[in-house]
Amino acid sequence: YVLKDNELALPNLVGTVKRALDNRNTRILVVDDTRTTRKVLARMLAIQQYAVVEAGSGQEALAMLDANPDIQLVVSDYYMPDMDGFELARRIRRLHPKVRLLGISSSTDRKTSAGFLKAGAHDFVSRPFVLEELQCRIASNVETLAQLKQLQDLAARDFLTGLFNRRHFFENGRRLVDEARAMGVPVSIAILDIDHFKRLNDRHGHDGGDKALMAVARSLSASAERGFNLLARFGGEEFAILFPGADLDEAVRLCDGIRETIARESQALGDEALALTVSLGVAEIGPDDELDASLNRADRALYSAKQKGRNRVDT
Ligand code: GH3
Ligand code: MG
Ligand code: MG
Ligand code: MG
Repeated sequence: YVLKDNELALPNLVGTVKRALDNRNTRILVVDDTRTTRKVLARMLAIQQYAVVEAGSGQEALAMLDANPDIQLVVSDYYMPDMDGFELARRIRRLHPKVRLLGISSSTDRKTSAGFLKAGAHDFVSRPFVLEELQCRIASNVETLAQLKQLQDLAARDFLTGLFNRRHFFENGRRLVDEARAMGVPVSIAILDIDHFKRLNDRHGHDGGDKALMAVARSLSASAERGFNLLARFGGEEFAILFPGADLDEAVRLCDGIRETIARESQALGDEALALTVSLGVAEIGPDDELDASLNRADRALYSAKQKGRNRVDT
């Protein structure tokens, strides 16, 4: 069996295009005090479609890392007058622990490679280097970054709905609450629970229940995830939303919109399996309140909404 030309070319082309797109989203900082060396390296990376930025010194590199949080990889020279590559590596590891660093060491001193690794660099090449070796090492570091990102996404999200999970909600919620306080704006929290979900599961099976959960998640993302709001699936058929900037009245108004939208949309599907309503409990997070304590208050408000007949918002 002989492969036709296009059978080979198509997957290759797809692979090449995909790699070019990945590279375009990868910002690399090239640090070298020698302008020509820096330009050659930057050019070589630009040809491979990477988004390249340059710095002529360690100090400049650190300033650029502060100003550009999207820099993912640093390729640094060793000999530089203001700050050598080792010191730069140590500072990057301390100040920007997520950034990967590849050192370029002079082959005349064989200890330089070990020095770079000890200072926290992830990889190195000796100068003069074979272009292909440098390209492969950069590609492998970029791949590791992509895999890390994938794992982080997996750890932060709920598998069924794709929404953030409880863990992500708490990790980021506390930061958002602090930011709102620093800006002197209010912040509120809501818990949402689907009404009579057990009944829906019993009537339509677990698959029907899952479908309903996904429909609710879609609707919530469309209406609750706006602006700086943080939305998560808390587990089961419970969801939480954080509303930075909203006081209690505003949050109640937003939640009532969410409740109404879900009821309307699920009716409009014309599928009895998906027809459902939700109840929400809302609490404003006061200046001295912990996130957990406010969540408990929202939970009690949710219980009260259920008691009063469901398909409503309570505080
Ligand atoms: P209420 O109006 O009082 O909330 O009544 P309810 O029936 O919704 O009561 P409750 O909130 O206690 O029920 C939660 C049910 O959700 C229990 C469980 O069978 C179901 N459930 C939890 N997680 C999942 C899931 O991932 N998929 C499906 N299909 N069902 C789930
Ligand atoms: Mg130099
Ligand atoms: Mg529940
Ligand atoms: Mg329920």
